[in-house]
Amino acid sequence: MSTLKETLLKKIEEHRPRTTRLLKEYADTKVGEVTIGQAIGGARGVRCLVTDTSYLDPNEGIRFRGKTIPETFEALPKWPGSDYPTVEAFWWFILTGEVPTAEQAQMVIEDWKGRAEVPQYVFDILRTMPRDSHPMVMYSAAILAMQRESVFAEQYRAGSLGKMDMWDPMYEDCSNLMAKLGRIGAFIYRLKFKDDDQIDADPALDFGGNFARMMGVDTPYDDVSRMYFILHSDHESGNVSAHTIHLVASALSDCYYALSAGINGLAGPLHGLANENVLRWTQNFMESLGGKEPTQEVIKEALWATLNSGQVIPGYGHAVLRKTDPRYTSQMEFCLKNLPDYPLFKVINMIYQVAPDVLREHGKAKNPWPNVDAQSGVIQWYYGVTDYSFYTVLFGIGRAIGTLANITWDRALGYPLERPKSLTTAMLEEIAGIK
Ligand code: CMX
Repeated sequence: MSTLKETLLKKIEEHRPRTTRLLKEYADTKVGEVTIGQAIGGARGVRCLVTDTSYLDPNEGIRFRGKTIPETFEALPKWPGSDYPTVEAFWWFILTGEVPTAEQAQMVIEDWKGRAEVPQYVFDILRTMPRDSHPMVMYSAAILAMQRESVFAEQYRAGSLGKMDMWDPMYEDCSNLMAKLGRIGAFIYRLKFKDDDQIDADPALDFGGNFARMMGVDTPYDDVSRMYFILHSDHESGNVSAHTIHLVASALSDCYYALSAGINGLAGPLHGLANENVLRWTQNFMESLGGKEPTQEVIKEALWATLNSGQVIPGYGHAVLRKTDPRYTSQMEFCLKNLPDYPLFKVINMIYQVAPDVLREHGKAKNPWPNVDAQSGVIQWYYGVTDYSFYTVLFGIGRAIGTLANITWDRALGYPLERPKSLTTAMLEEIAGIK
């Protein structure tokens, strides 16, 4: 039976001629026109990235390697007794596009165990940071601190790396890093919120099971973790975190530099931090009711108050999506099954009934529907993870899966340094015919 690395190499060798042909024979074929609006407006809709791990359709939402979320959950091998696939099975799938067998998924579980030990200096660094540092600062710093472990950087320094061989140490680095992220996340959580009372991993468990254990949260938090990490793994590579990771890696920076940089982008309130802000908004709103049941009218007023103060409604809107995010729907289905009567879930659902109309009436957002962040915090809260400044770290562990797979492929296909061309405002005015 082939290992993941052997399977990946076969896929890379099959794929390379396709990229070479596109570049050699079709480099001048137009795939779109860039407008002044796109140049100033954050390159919305400009088709200039290639991502094979996932594709985001504005109306349908994300497909991982061609599969919708339900298809992905259905197809991949599950941990015994669990409703959700293991993160390790998903890693095989997102890297190769092939659904692994249970044995192949188990091979990754075993492989990651050998890579999972986090160097002591990472814990020492985290312990010396101010305890009120945001968990995302700690998470990003921990990843960056491990750059000295990079196999890629070492081989590059030694001058022993041919361009077509670069994917191999990248694969090693990404596997090493991926295997450690659950430990790092759980360590930060217990350092900040549980008096540094740490819980060791259990070698008998998979990534999701161990994460729940190290967090100190009982079952079914293992399934919550598997679901959460897979749902947040990949959203093609135009979003801020994935794009940053791809961009930084394009300078042949190793994955420690790249992921740490991407995490800093994920920490922004317009991106991953929205999950923290959704919970803060909702809890503040519930407190303001002083124990009274919310009505749609009261929710509407609170949403308008937020908009009128110039803030965005967190968890709503999207740069690409134009319908309810299927990652929202998937988590809502989980809530309907596991916590249908939970008051916080009921409020989140009531906001869903009201917010799209409010945003339509407000008239600015192109997409009035909820995104992934509107629904994720309530599940964490229900299972006792109520320190919502930690929520974006959970997103960051998940986001690593897709983006590290993507930059392994960037190396395999020899993608060059990313360097779009800038114009000056005066040049745009001249193009526009402005005197
Ligand atoms: N509340 C209020 N206004 C909103 C809004 C929202 N939820 N979503 C968009 N708008 C506003 C924008 O701020 C923008 O206003 P200006 O013209 O004054 O700048 C206008 O509507 C047009 O924006 P858009 O083209 O619809 O959306 P963008 O592609 O510029 O931004 C996003 C997308 C996600 C940043 C935006 O919808 C937003 O700020 N949402 C709230 C924050 C959030 O939930 N982020 C998480 C996204 C998912 C993720 O990455 O994790």
